[in-house]
Amino acid sequence: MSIIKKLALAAGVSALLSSAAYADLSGKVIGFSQIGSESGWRAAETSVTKSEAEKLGVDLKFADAQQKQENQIKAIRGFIAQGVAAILIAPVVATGWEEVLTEAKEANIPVILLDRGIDAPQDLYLTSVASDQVKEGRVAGEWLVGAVGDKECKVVELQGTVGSSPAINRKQGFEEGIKGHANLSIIRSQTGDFTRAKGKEVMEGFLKAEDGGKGICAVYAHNDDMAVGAIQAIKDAGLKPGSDILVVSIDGVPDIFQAMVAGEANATVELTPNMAGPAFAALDAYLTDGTQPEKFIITESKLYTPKDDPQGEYDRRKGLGY
Ligand code: GZL
Repeated sequence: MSIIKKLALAAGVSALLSSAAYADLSGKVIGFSQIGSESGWRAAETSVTKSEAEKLGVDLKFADAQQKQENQIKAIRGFIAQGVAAILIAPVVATGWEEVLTEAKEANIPVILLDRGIDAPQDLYLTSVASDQVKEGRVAGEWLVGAVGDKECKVVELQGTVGSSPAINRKQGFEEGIKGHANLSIIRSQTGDFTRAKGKEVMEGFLKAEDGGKGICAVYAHNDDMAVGAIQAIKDAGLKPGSDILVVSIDGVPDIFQAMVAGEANATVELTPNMAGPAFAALDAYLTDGTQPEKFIITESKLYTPKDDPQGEYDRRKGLGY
């Protein structure tokens, strides 16, 4: 056979192989260690993950950790003992994962991180599907810079869960976004643990400490749920959220768009609840022919303000698992 024919044959075979549809995940048992249901976004992430699994015929074993890392570690050990095909983890905090992920690696069970990152050797997980959380904070900060111009603006910050990658990264990003604008300053910053109730409680404390809120120009919340809690606290203090005190946050859940319609919120940076789609695609390729995915699969972050049809955005999201 001529060399030309051999090359054509080889090309044809490789084309055939690469175009082979990945063997599907149907019937595969996959464990999912979820943080909990602390926010509207988290609940949507859970429902979207379950529907993505159902679409693919995956037998998803779901474990809700109620915000506790020890419950996640227990669930992961249970998945390892069960001999699942893979494990999805949304890690509540960034540290303390090496031991249990080493156990998964030794059991040859691929791990995919969803939504949050960890401080651990990258060979302990197949890939991590998450947003660029520093960018989310930076976009929020840059929006506020544009909104206030040269006016002095004292900002209060509602941080996410202490030690979580989004709380660390969104704080860093926001500070980058306002850097160089001396008229903006963060005067108070405290965790509201990503929940509506805690966000309201901490905002009440900020308002009391700042002369009833007269000194506060804006609240930056690491997620919309804490922002919605803060909006209620601002109203209870007799002030107008969205005008007396600007409200900027992250997630893009329906309720923040409802607040925009009411003129009570000013900006949100969207976080997709569908991390599972890219995760399952990467897992499918890996299980089929060992394809190594990118270590970090970054999801989009988009700014929304009241100029972006908040009612339409509210209606659209209501059908997306929220
Ligand atoms: C961020 C994600 C955060 C959401 C919150 O990637 O981990 O956790 O912003 C959720 O709504 O509690």
